[in-house]
Amino acid sequence: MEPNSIRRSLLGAGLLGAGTLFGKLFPANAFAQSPDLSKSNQKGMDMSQSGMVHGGNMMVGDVDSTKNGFDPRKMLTDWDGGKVSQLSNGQTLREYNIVVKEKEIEIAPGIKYPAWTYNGRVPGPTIRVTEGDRVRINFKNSGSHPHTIHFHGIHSARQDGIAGTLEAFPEMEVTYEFEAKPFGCHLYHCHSVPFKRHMHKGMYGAFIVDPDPQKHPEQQAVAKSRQLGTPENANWQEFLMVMNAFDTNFDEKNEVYAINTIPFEFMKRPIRVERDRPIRIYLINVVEFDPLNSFHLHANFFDFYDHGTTLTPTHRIIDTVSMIQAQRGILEFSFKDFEAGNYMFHAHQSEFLELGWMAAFEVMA
Ligand SMILES: [Cu+2]
Repeated sequence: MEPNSIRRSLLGAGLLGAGTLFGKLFPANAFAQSPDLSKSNQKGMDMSQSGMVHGGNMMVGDVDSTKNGFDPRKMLTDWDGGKVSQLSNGQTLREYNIVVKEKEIEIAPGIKYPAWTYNGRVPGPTIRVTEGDRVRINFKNSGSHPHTIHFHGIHSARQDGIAGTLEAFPEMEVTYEFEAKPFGCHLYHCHSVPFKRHMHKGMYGAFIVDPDPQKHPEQQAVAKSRQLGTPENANWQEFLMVMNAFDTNFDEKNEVYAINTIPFEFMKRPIRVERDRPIRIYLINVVEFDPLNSFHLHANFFDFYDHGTTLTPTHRIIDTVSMIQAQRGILEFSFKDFEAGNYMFHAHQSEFLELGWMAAFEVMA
């Protein structure tokens, strides 16, 4: 049987499917069924041990974030403004050093993956700048294959970072430099060939360009709320979520799905949020092989800004959004006046959520 049909038929056979499948692909102790408790989940409870987990399929054990050198929880908020200085024309320069490293990372408890990384992490650093800033990336390739960084955004052909253009061969250094535009929720990734191999090996990251409030006088309050460092922005609870997946047996089908790399991380330990402060999610889909991914929020609805390039929502009051590869956007919502407790969110492709793309917010009273 063709591998993908094996995966799909096992998953189609029911909720035990994921465990059965992983039994074939991974060591026997990598996945197991957690107890299916009939009582409802209580505040502060470890959800991995509760009946809140759909069908009870979840991973036993935890990934060693210290050994990996990155933590999916810290990635929710570790915005990197770079080294900041002022150019003679008054423009803000933000400078970054990014090094390609080939590195074995643990992507599920006991499951090692031979990744290609930007600065040793998957996803790479979250580059966050303001519209109009000068961005300079000093890029060094310490890997054994040619690599680039292609930034989504507006720039010249010379700065495009495709194969043959500012492509760094092993031990080579190149510099990318461009003005940050347009504002929005973007990404960067390697564009060397074969393209999908460099992508699914882990060479991608978030590139967030905040709007400059001065440039949007008619919507200045909204622009300020988006610009990191303003009091208006500090009122928001902002999170970066990169939806990714891993093809652990190199058959060009994914076996593990996640946000910020580690499956079920935010289901086992829900993201704590304050009830009375609004939530903003920068959401990026970088899943290879599966053309479509999605985000579904339970018990609530959100406004959505497609690509983050507008200051008014492109969709209002929706609870599910679908995204093709490389599509991204900004979600805004609030749990104000909601009952405290755990509120799930996940991909609404059932096999993705059973294979790791399942999470929750813990709304604090
Ligand atoms: Cu590459």
